[in-house]
Formats: sequence, C-alpha cells, structure tokens
Amino acid sequence: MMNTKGIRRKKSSLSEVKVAVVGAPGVGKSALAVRFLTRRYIGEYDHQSDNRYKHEVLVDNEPVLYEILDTCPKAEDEYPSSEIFNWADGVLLVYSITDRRTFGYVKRVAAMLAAGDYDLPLYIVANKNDMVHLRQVSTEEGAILARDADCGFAEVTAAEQVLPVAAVFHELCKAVLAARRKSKHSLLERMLGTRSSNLKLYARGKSDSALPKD
Ligand SMILES: Nc1nc2c(ncn2[C@@H]2O[C@H](COP(=O)(O)OP(=O)(O)OP(=O)(O)O)[C@@H](O)[C@H]2O)c(=O)[nH]1
Ligand SMILES: [Mg+2]
Repeated sequence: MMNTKGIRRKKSSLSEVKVAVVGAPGVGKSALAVRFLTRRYIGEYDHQSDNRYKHEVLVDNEPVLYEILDTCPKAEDEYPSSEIFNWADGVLLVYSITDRRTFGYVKRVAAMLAAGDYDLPLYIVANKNDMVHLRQVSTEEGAILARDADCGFAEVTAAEQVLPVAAVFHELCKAVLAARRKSKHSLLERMLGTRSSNLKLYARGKSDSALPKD
C-alpha cells in the first residue's frame, strides 16, 4: 500500500475558501459552477437539491481548496438561510441579464447581507451574456449595484466562456483571502492596542506575524 504520509500537505500551506453560489432559479448557478469545476458546459443541470463540490486550484500561484455550494432555491422568493451565509467565506451572487426579476433577487440578497452584518466578500455575476438580444438588465445597472455593495462585478456567459467564469471565482477568492488577512491584522492591532501606545508603533513597523516580545 502506498504511504501517503509524505505527500500530505501541511495544513498551513493550503487556504480553504468556501463559496456559496446564490441566485434565483434558472440563472445559471449550476452552469457556472460546473464550468469552473470541469471547464465544460452540459446544458442541463440537476435542480433537485443544493450541490457541494471541492476543487483545488492555484490562485496567484498559491494552492486554494474551494468548497463550492451550488444552492438551489425552489421558488423565486426562496432565499438562502442564514446557515448558508454563516458557512460561507464568500458569496457569488448570480442573475441573468435576460430576466429583470433575477436582478431584483440579487438586490434583495445584497440588502439582506448588508442588514445582517455578515461582512462577507461578495461578487456579482451577470450571466447569459450570450443572449444580448433578450437583455433586460443593462451593464450599468449591474455595475451600480456592485459599487453600492462594494464588490466586484462581471458579465459572463457560462454557455460560451471558460476563462472569464474561472476569473470570477478567482476574484472572489482573492477578496476572501484579503479580508482574512485584514481581520488577522486588526485582531493583532486590538491585542496590541490594549497595552500601550508605543506598541502601536511597534505593530506598524513589523509584519503581520510579529508579536510583542514582552
Ligand atoms: N444562453 C445561456 N443559457 C444558459 C447560460 N447558463 C445557463 N444557461 C441555461 O439556463 C438554464 C438554467 O441553468 P442552470 O445552471 O440549471 O441554472 P441554476 O441557477 O442552477 O438553476 P436552479 O438550480 O434551478 O436554481 C439551463 O437550461 C442552462 O442551459 C448561459 O450563459 N447562456
Ligand atoms: Mg442549479
């Protein structure tokens, strides 16, 4: 039997990023997730239940283990539970440019998240960009919503693109990792701040991992 001990990765070298893919029924959540996971587009996807996947890739040359929850609302007015938002490190909010109601769904989820103080990195994806003749939501409206929600935004087509779809997952991942670094840093600042003001100077001059010596 092969000894796997030697190849087991040190836990600290692998970042785990949990992403919930959220949006109204039929916007292409599964198509986007499957595109990212397999680079393929199969056209018909399971609508029965939430699906969870694990996928390891390099983001900026660092290995990242994605855990992706492809949610599956049963109705247009069914929103993800707080359990899902507590689980997630980042949320991909998906609507279809061909269906204005799905844009409204994303707006409401963004508002729910802001009101709930989740402080979760978001990324807004406008899918089905291959169907411009059926467009109901302008690029500008999407960009404005993203600006208000302080997150990234892209129009893509899961049906026709591979790299722009992967880029969306990578951008969200980078936002999650940046938020993580920031919260680590502010934890350190809080720890140092309770001691004396010259420790603050110390924190400024040193890297994140530096700890006070006394
Ligand atoms: N034209 C076009 N059709 C798409 C695109 N992405 C998905 N679809 C189609 O839209 C339909 C719904 O896609 P799904 O990926 O199942 O959507 P979903 O959001 O996962 O839907 P639920 O799981 O039911 O909530 C399918 O018929 C897909 O083939 C796209 O970029 N362009
Ligand atoms: Mg689906």
